[in-house]
Amino acid sequence: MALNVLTPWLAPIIWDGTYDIDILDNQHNSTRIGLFVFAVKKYIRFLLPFLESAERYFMVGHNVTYYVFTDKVNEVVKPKMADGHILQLHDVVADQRWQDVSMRRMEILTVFTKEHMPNEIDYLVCADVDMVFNDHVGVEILGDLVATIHPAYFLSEKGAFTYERRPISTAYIPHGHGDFYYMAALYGGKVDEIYKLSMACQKGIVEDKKKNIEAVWQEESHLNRYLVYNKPTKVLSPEYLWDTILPNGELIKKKRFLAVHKNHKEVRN
Ligand code: 2GW
Ligand code: MN
Repeated sequence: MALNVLTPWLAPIIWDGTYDIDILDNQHNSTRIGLFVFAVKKYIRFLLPFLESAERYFMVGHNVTYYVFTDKVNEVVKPKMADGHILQLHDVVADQRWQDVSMRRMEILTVFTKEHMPNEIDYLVCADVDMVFNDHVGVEILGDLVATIHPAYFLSEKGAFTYERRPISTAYIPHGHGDFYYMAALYGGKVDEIYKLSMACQKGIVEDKKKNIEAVWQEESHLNRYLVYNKPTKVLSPEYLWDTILPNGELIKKKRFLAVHKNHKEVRN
């Protein structure tokens, strides 16, 4: 199913060989692209390798603005950047609980996609920082609403997806619903689409908090819920999110965006 090149609603699933990059690069010669990333507390250590690898592989030759959110603006080491690339550093509070750090991204997205980004960029890409670009990631990933298949679930039956299954949560997805399990480490779209997405997810997170519950995979659960009922216009194959510890890597020819292996105990404390 996920090795297909079209979703059941006929959105393209992007694999190497499904697009002509020269045509797309031309179409996007004046497109402005944002890359949104959080690096708070110990995750600041992932920022420079992330940005340096982005300079090498992400939207090369296009207008890129990095939106970096950190609690240590003064400690950020800036990468060498191509002409036309901009680095914006923004201060953000460091939440105590890691679940809140991760979910805080949705709240910040609601503010920036409404107030700042509409005048600055056309498309926004949101990413985890504990990742490195390892091969081409270009304008073929742009679309109105774009999500990436979770690399651990691309061969799984729907029943195995780790959606939120408790009806009391706003992230609830009933059995039988949903098409893919998406990973929140890479998604994007037009700025107004990410505004709508982040508003919906943030609202769900707040409502759950009022009831003293938290979705099983935090904002990833809310993202999945949103995408069941608001179908992405483009889906990225696991080429765009991979982890070398996973099985079935031989099926993935290009490993474009790789998880960095971390000492969980050490970085999460
Ligand atoms: C600290 C302790 C435990 C977990 C995360 C953090 C932490 C995360 C942090 O101290 N500082 C920080 O900046 N973050 C940001 O949140 C950073 O951008 C990081 O990449 C992102 C998500 O946390 P991460 O990468 O540790 O989570 P994963 O790799 O297990 O990711 C999936 O599940 C998460 C939900 O729990 C998110 O949905 C994420 O988008 C998924 O890829
Ligand atoms: Mn991560």
